[in-house]
Amino acid sequence: MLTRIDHIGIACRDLEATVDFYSRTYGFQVFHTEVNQEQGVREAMLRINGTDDGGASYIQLLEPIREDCAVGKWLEKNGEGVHHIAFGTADVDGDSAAIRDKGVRVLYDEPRHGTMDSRITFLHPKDCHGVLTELVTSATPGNEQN
Ligand code: CMX
Ligand code: CO
Repeated sequence: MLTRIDHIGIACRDLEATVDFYSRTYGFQVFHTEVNQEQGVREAMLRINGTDDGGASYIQLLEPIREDCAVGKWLEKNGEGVHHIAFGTADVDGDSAAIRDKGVRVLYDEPRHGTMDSRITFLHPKDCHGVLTELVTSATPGNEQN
């Protein structure tokens, strides 16, 4: 079951400048940073709020580390802005299989490594009314309920 908005993914050209904007303008603090080589991004997670299932919601700022990654291609075409939305679930395997059975293209056969050791997969935006949609299971046990 999808229980919360885990994060909104935002594509940016300059991670430090964008973090600076979010912290100066809204007061949001960096909770975590990492480089995800597989996805081709440097990222910062800004924690917005906790949720009643024990999870949390974040803004994920994404700067491409190479041109031919998903965020790099998207930035080239669209410029900076909202790139995807991510829903949190305790069971990314089960939920993505159920969504695939409804005829939506799930991009990965098996969930892959996501931020903070989460497990992630994506739904094709063309099957989701134009919204690239990520499903996330957090690494922290007990963070979510079914
Ligand atoms: N939101 C909405 N539509 C999008 C999109 C996005 N983020 N990215 C691509 N599209 C659309 C394009 O506009 C294009 O539409 P048209 O054919 O109408 O022009 C179509 O999808 C194909 O786009 P493309 O530029 O040719 O790109 P690809 O098909 O090579 O890749 C996708 C698209 C979704 C398969 C790829 O972006 C992907 O695999 N995404 C999942 C991984 C990812 O996004 N990683 C970065 C985030 C990592 C994280 O969150 O941790
Ligand atoms: Co994401």
